[in-house]
Amino acid sequence: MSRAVCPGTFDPVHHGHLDVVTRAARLFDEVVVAVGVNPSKNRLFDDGERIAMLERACADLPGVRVIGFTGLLTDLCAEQDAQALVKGLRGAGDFEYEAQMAGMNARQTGVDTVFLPTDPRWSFVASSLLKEVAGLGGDVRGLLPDFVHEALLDRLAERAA
Ligand code: COD
Repeated sequence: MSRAVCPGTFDPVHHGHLDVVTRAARLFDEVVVAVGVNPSKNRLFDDGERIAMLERACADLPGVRVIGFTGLLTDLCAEQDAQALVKGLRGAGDFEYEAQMAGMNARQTGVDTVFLPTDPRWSFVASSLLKEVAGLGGDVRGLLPDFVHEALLDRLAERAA
């Protein structure tokens, strides 16, 4: 059975992430979406919220399950018996950073990284930009699932109150 890990922070999850997970699910028998959890890090959505959002967004994707993880990705891949990591690439900037991590991860345990080019519809989408633009009153609808968009607006309003 082929199995891959799709890791990320997903604060919050958006359509660029979900496109990568969907395509990974066509390439591998099983995909483990691994949400980086670290209670000490300052995220807009806490660990449980981000995991719950991914579970809901991936509920209809066969062969996809969602877990939280801490520590090294290579240890997680070994624990999950995953042969590959799947990462999305938006452009040259992503590639430089991701290629360095792929090299380091391969050196640790031999796990390979598969890069999927972003769908051009989502090439400019990043969680950090969604938070910034929405926080300043801009329209980010359609770039993330509707239920995540609502949660984003609610959380930003709470923080601003
Ligand atoms: N289109 C396509 N792909 C996208 C898009 C988009 N618009 N936006 C993001 N992505 C991809 C990213 O390239 C990434 O592959 C993935 O989606 C997740 O993105 P983020 O931003 O949610 O998550 P990151 O990049 O902050 O995730 C960081 C990790 C958790 C993967 C990283 O911190 C990590 O590896 N931690 C484990 C510790 C470890 O092993 N360190 C050693 C590394 S060598």
